[in-house]
Amino acid sequence: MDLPVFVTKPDLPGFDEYVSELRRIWDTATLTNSGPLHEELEAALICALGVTGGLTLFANGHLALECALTALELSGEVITTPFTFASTTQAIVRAGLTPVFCDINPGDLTLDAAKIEPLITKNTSAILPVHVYGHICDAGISGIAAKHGLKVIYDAAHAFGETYNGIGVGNMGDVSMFSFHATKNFNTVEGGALVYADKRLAPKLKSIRNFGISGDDAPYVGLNAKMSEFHAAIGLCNLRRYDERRAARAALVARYRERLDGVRGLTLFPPCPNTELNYCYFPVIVNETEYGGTRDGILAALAERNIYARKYFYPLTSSFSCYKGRFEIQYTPVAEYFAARVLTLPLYAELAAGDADRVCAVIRDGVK
Ligand code: T4K
Repeated sequence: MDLPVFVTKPDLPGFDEYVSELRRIWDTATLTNSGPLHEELEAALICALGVTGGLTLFANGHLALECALTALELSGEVITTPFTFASTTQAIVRAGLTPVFCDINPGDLTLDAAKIEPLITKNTSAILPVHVYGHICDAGISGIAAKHGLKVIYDAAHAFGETYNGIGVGNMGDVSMFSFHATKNFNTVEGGALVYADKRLAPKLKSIRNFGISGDDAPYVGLNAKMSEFHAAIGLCNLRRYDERRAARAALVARYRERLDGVRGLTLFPPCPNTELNYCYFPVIVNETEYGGTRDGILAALAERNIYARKYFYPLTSSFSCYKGRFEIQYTPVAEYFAARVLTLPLYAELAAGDADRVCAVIRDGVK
């Protein structure tokens, strides 16, 4: 049987290249707490992401998001999408805030800006949209936020390296969170960053990331969310190969499109306008009536061939049992429809063209 093909495979640097970065760690014996590699990666990412404000590194994307919500001193309700990874909603709840679930656009599965205003109450303090699959959220969200005096925090976990109208996506809103998890298109094994418009947030974020400490005092309630030198070293290596890997992903996406475009009952998402994409995920929607088979049928048929696509994102986070009885759960029919039909196909720089073709053949041949 062929080797398993997973939805993704982490990008690793060359072994020797990583080892030579490790030599620098041995030379200084600085392993963590903002060492030289950490600082170098931070500077490199400010350039790579075209950041006009500030950027702060974190141990992972999730903690970065929690720290952002704490630093902005939000209260009450946060309008967000239920069509996302668990992290987005969990961060809101763990920050002591109440998620208010807004429905999504059928066109790109991001937050539906037209449905935000009716959800705003006197208790709303922020909007937390997700650039899901790297699809950039409606730029109109910032106008709505400005009109109502709300903060905008983007979950940009999927949007590393993207630009919108030629500008790095991290420059949208008040704060954006990027994830550098092993499964992402740029990884530091575990890691993440916040990018923010107001550079004055930097000392506060750095303090919250480091137990809330500043000098002898702890002016904030903080945690430990620091990125180590070993993680920064992987990041420095992976950043050097980012463009090459993006090109490989782009070629695979073109291949998927060529082979899957026009399959009856299968919806592909057209490239987002004005966006330089990163090709991090390849979601498809299976309309069972027209396709003559279900999403779960395709998933199972692929698994029989040792290929593991994923249902990113099913179920909606609003259906999680941990939230039952804690707050009102809004009805989001569009998100429900897509969560029941979405399938994310294998996509990573090293994916063999032949494996992508096998995925397409299973889908084209049809399954019950
Ligand atoms: N917001 C959004 C919208 C997110 O998507 C995420 C993370 C976050 C926030 C939080 O950011 P971080 O705190 O993670 O930085 C995976 C990732 O663990 C998660 O980071 C990611 N989103 C999510 C979409 O995907 P799982 O539970 O699907 O991971 P797992 O372990 O099942 O991995 C998926 C496949 O990847 C495996 O079947 C095999 C392959 N894999 C994975 C790992 C970790 C490997 O081949 N090697 C590996 O080392 O969540």
